[in-house]
Amino acid sequence: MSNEVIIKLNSVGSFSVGKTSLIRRYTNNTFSEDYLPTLGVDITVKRGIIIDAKPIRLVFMDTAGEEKFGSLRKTYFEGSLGCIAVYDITRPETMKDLDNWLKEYRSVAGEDKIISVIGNKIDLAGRRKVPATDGQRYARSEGSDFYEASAKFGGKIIPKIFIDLVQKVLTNLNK
Ligand SMILES: Nc1nc2c(ncn2[C@@H]2O[C@H](COP(=O)(O)OP(=O)(O)OP(=O)(O)O)[C@@H](O)[C@H]2O)c(=O)[nH]1
Ligand SMILES: [Mg+2]
Repeated sequence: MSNEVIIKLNSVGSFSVGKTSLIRRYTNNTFSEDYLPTLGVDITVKRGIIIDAKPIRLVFMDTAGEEKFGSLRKTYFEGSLGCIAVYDITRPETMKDLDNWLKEYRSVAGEDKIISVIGNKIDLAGRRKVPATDGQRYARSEGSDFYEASAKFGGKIIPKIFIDLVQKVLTNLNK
Protein backbone atom coordinates (compact mmCIF):
# COMPACT_ATOMS: atom_id res chain seq x y z
CA MET A 1 0.00 0.00 0.00
CA SER A 2 1.60 3.22 -1.14
CA ASN A 3 0.10 5.43 1.55
CA GLU A 4 1.46 3.19 4.29
CA VAL A 5 3.31 5.08 7.01
CA ILE A 6 6.58 3.36 7.86
CA ILE A 7 7.64 3.72 11.47
CA LYS A 8 10.98 2.47 12.65
CA LEU A 9 11.10 1.54 16.32
CA ASN A 10 13.90 0.26 18.55
CA SER A 11 14.36 -1.50 21.84
CA VAL A 12 17.00 -0.62 24.41
CA GLY A 13 17.99 -2.14 27.74
CA SER A 14 20.47 -4.55 29.25
CA PHE A 15 20.87 -8.18 28.23
CA SER A 16 18.07 -10.56 29.10
CA VAL A 17 15.56 -7.97 30.34
CA GLY A 18 13.04 -9.22 27.75
CA LYS A 19 13.25 -6.81 24.81
CA THR A 20 12.93 -9.54 22.20
CA SER A 21 10.24 -11.31 24.23
CA LEU A 22 8.04 -8.19 24.44
CA ILE A 23 8.33 -7.52 20.71
CA ARG A 24 7.67 -11.16 19.89
CA ARG A 25 4.65 -11.23 22.19
CA TYR A 26 3.27 -8.20 20.35
CA THR A 27 4.10 -9.18 16.77
CA ASN A 28 3.57 -12.94 16.97
CA ASN A 29 1.78 -13.56 20.29
CA THR A 30 4.36 -16.16 21.31
CA PHE A 31 6.77 -16.54 24.23
CA SER A 32 9.74 -18.80 24.85
CA GLU A 33 11.38 -19.57 28.20
CA ASP A 34 14.68 -20.20 26.44
CA TYR A 35 17.13 -17.33 26.41
CA LEU A 36 18.54 -16.89 22.92
CA PRO A 37 20.49 -13.63 23.13
CA THR A 38 19.97 -11.32 20.20
CA LEU A 39 23.14 -11.32 18.08
CA GLY A 40 23.50 -7.76 16.83
CA VAL A 41 19.93 -7.12 15.76
CA ASP A 42 16.62 -8.87 15.11
CA ILE A 43 14.45 -7.12 12.52
CA THR A 44 10.70 -7.71 12.61
CA VAL A 45 8.04 -6.09 10.47
CA LYS A 46 4.43 -5.75 11.56
CA ARG A 47 1.77 -4.64 9.11
CA GLY A 48 -1.99 -4.34 9.26
CA ILE A 49 -2.22 -1.67 11.95
CA ILE A 50 -4.62 1.17 11.16
CA ILE A 51 -4.51 4.35 13.23
CA ASP A 52 -6.65 7.38 12.34
CA ALA A 53 -7.46 5.61 9.06
CA LYS A 54 -3.76 5.42 8.21
CA PRO A 55 -2.18 2.03 7.49
CA ILE A 56 1.02 1.66 9.45
CA ARG A 57 4.02 -0.55 8.89
CA LEU A 58 6.15 -1.02 11.99
CA VAL A 59 9.78 -1.98 11.56
CA PHE A 60 11.34 -3.13 14.81
CA MET A 61 15.09 -3.05 15.10
CA ASP A 62 15.54 -5.06 18.28
CA THR A 63 19.17 -4.74 19.31
CA ALA A 64 21.31 -6.83 21.63
CA GLY A 65 21.84 -5.73 25.23
CA GLU A 66 25.21 -7.43 25.36
CA GLU A 67 27.95 -4.79 25.39
CA LYS A 68 30.11 -6.47 22.77
CA PHE A 69 27.59 -5.44 20.11
CA GLY A 70 27.91 -1.75 21.08
CA SER A 71 29.55 -0.28 18.00
CA LEU A 72 27.11 -2.00 15.66
CA ARG A 73 24.09 -0.94 17.66
CA LYS A 74 24.28 2.77 16.98
CA THR A 75 23.80 2.26 13.26
CA TYR A 76 20.44 0.64 13.97
CA PHE A 77 19.24 3.72 15.88
CA GLU A 78 19.54 5.96 12.84
CA GLY A 79 16.16 7.12 11.57
CA SER A 80 14.38 5.66 14.59
CA LEU A 81 11.16 7.38 15.68
CA GLY A 82 10.72 5.78 19.08
CA CYS A 83 11.80 3.01 21.38
CA ILE A 84 10.86 0.81 24.28
CA ALA A 85 13.34 1.14 27.15
CA VAL A 86 13.09 -2.10 29.09
CA TYR A 87 14.29 -3.14 32.54
CA ASP A 88 13.71 -6.29 34.59
CA ILE A 89 11.85 -5.68 37.87
CA THR A 90 13.95 -8.41 39.55
CA ARG A 91 17.30 -6.74 38.62
CA PRO A 92 17.52 -3.14 39.92
CA GLU A 93 20.78 -2.49 38.05
CA THR A 94 18.88 -2.88 34.77
CA MET A 95 16.79 0.19 35.61
CA LYS A 96 19.92 2.21 36.43
CA ASP A 97 21.46 1.04 33.15
CA LEU A 98 18.65 2.79 31.24
CA ASP A 99 20.41 6.14 31.76
CA ASN A 100 23.23 5.03 29.50
CA TRP A 101 20.96 3.28 27.06
CA LEU A 102 18.82 6.35 26.60
CA LYS A 103 21.86 8.57 26.25
CA GLU A 104 23.18 6.36 23.46
CA TYR A 105 19.79 6.08 21.77
CA ARG A 106 19.10 9.82 21.85
CA SER A 107 22.62 10.68 20.66
CA VAL A 108 21.89 8.85 17.41
CA ALA A 109 18.10 8.98 16.94
CA GLY A 110 17.68 12.52 18.30
CA GLU A 111 16.51 14.11 21.53
CA ASP A 112 12.88 14.47 20.48
CA LYS A 113 12.14 10.79 19.98
CA ILE A 114 9.36 8.98 21.86
CA ILE A 115 10.51 6.66 24.62
CA SER A 116 8.33 4.32 26.66
CA VAL A 117 9.80 2.81 29.82
CA ILE A 118 8.74 -0.76 30.62
CA GLY A 119 9.35 -2.75 33.80
CA ASN A 120 9.15 -6.33 32.53
CA LYS A 121 8.72 -9.77 34.18
CA ILE A 122 5.97 -8.81 36.65
CA ASP A 123 4.94 -12.48 36.68
CA LEU A 124 8.03 -12.96 38.92
CA ALA A 125 6.26 -11.07 41.72
CA GLY A 126 8.08 -12.93 44.51
CA ARG A 127 11.44 -11.80 43.16
CA ARG A 128 10.51 -8.17 42.59
CA LYS A 129 13.24 -5.74 43.66
CA VAL A 130 12.10 -2.58 41.86
CA PRO A 131 8.84 -1.09 43.16
CA ALA A 132 6.50 0.17 40.46
CA THR A 133 6.72 3.66 41.98
CA ASP A 134 10.49 3.76 41.26
CA GLY A 135 9.90 2.87 37.61
CA GLN A 136 7.14 5.45 37.40
CA ARG A 137 9.37 8.14 38.88
CA TYR A 138 12.21 7.24 36.53
CA ALA A 139 9.94 7.34 33.47
CA ARG A 140 8.55 10.70 34.52
CA SER A 141 12.07 12.12 34.86
CA GLU A 142 12.69 11.07 31.25
CA GLY A 143 9.39 12.52 30.02
CA SER A 144 8.26 9.00 29.13
CA ASP A 145 5.17 6.87 29.54
CA PHE A 146 5.55 4.00 32.00
CA TYR A 147 4.18 0.48 31.95
CA GLU A 148 4.75 -2.73 33.84
CA ALA A 149 4.26 -5.90 31.87
CA SER A 150 5.05 -9.56 31.49
CA ALA A 151 6.04 -10.85 28.09
CA LYS A 152 5.38 -14.27 29.54
CA PHE A 153 1.76 -13.59 30.60
CA GLY A 154 0.97 -11.16 27.78
CA GLY A 155 -2.49 -9.61 28.09
CA LYS A 156 -4.00 -6.38 26.85
CA ILE A 157 -1.15 -4.27 28.18
CA ILE A 158 1.17 -5.53 25.42
CA PRO A 159 -0.71 -4.08 22.42
CA LYS A 160 -1.48 -0.99 24.51
CA ILE A 161 2.23 -0.30 25.00
CA PHE A 162 2.94 -0.39 21.28
CA ILE A 163 -0.20 1.38 20.04
CA ASP A 164 0.32 4.20 22.57
CA LEU A 165 3.90 4.50 21.34
CA VAL A 166 2.88 4.61 17.68
CA GLN A 167 0.20 7.17 18.43
CA LYS A 168 2.73 9.42 20.15
CA VAL A 169 5.17 8.96 17.25
CA LEU A 170 2.46 10.03 14.78
CA THR A 171 1.64 13.09 16.89
CA ASN A 172 5.34 13.94 17.05
CA LEU A 173 5.65 13.61 13.24
CA ASN A 174 2.74 15.99 12.68
CA LYS A 175 4.19 18.70 14.93
N1 LIG B 1 9.43 -14.91 33.77
C1 LIG B 1 9.63 -14.12 32.70
N2 LIG B 1 10.67 -14.35 31.89
C2 LIG B 1 10.82 -13.53 30.83
C3 LIG B 1 9.92 -12.47 30.54
N3 LIG B 1 10.36 -11.85 29.42
C4 LIG B 1 11.47 -12.49 29.03
N4 LIG B 1 11.75 -13.51 29.87
C5 LIG B 1 12.87 -14.46 29.78
O1 LIG B 1 14.08 -13.71 29.94
C6 LIG B 1 15.09 -14.22 29.07
C7 LIG B 1 15.61 -13.13 28.16
O2 LIG B 1 14.60 -12.68 27.28
P1 LIG B 1 14.94 -11.93 25.92
O3 LIG B 1 13.65 -11.43 25.39
O4 LIG B 1 15.75 -12.76 25.04
O5 LIG B 1 15.83 -10.71 26.47
P2 LIG B 1 16.57 -9.55 25.63
O6 LIG B 1 16.41 -8.31 26.42
O7 LIG B 1 16.08 -9.55 24.23
O8 LIG B 1 18.09 -10.02 25.70
P3 LIG B 1 19.30 -9.63 24.68
O9 LIG B 1 18.82 -9.90 23.29
O10 LIG B 1 20.45 -10.48 25.06
O11 LIG B 1 19.61 -8.18 24.91
C8 LIG B 1 14.45 -15.41 28.31
O12 LIG B 1 14.79 -16.60 29.00
C9 LIG B 1 12.97 -15.14 28.41
O13 LIG B 1 12.20 -16.31 28.40
C10 LIG B 1 8.82 -12.27 31.42
O14 LIG B 1 7.98 -11.38 31.27
N5 LIG B 1 8.73 -13.13 32.49
MG1 LIG C 1 17.00 -9.75 22.46
